[in-house]
Amino acid sequence: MRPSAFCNAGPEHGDAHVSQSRARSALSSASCAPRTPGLAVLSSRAGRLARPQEARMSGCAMRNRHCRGAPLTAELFPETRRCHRIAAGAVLLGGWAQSQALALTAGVDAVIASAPWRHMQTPGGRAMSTANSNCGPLGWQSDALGYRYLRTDPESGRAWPAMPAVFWSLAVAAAEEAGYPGFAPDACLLNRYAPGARLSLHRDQDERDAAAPIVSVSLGLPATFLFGGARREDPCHRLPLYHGDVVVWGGPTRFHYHGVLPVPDGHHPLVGRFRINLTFRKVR
Ligand SMILES: O=C(O)CCC(=O)C(=O)O
Ligand SMILES: [Mn+2]
Repeated sequence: MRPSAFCNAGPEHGDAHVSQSRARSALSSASCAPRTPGLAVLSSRAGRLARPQEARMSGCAMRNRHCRGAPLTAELFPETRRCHRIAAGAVLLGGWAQSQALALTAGVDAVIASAPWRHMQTPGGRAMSTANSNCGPLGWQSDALGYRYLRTDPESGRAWPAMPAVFWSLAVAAAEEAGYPGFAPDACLLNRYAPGARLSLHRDQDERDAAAPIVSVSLGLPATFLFGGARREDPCHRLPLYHGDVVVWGGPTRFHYHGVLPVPDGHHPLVGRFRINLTFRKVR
């Protein structure tokens, strides 16, 4: 772990792995009250494209001022959004993926050509509001048998498509930037949100490797990300996420609850009427 890691999200770990099974159950607004009502994040969409290298440099310069502070407490200005510590081990890399968005969306198209979007069933038999696909050696699956990772796409019987090189390099670089060097994801779950789609409060805990972080990339329409605590009833940060934002969480927050509020309607010039999320994980 780099001692001087931008945002220093990684080193101060120690919390035990919470081993309750993953549940994307109904979002309860009562159990997820905003810690900071009225929290507003000013969009950094006003023209500054944060290339990874550029973001890295400004992050180093600002890490003590902005990335070691208290949880989100106030308005975040575009500069501070670029690397913001959400909680111990969890950071927002604002705009980190923006300069590669075109290549990322081309990668999404390539994956979807082999493993088309589908609405998986929850173990309880309800269709998820997000459409999903996977790439990489392992793909996350939800159906009547539960949540698990599979080597093959059950719809085609073929291996999941390979992870596009741009996915891999972005995820590895973002993890390192957040204080998790050596991240080697073996799964990328693609989530597609049409307006109104959401992801209920849940924890990512079907992965065997508890040491690796989660790297989560947002493309297209904005959405509100909820980031809570180790217990479902813990209060949540409400974090607006925009095209090109990357959230990384691990260490003490690796198994924290999180979710996405219903995505508001809109149109994004590159992605259209959707939000797409790429979630990178190290499973084995
Ligand atoms: O869409 C997001 O931002 C989060 C996705 C997520 O948490 C998941 O796929 O498990
Ligand atoms: Mn998740």
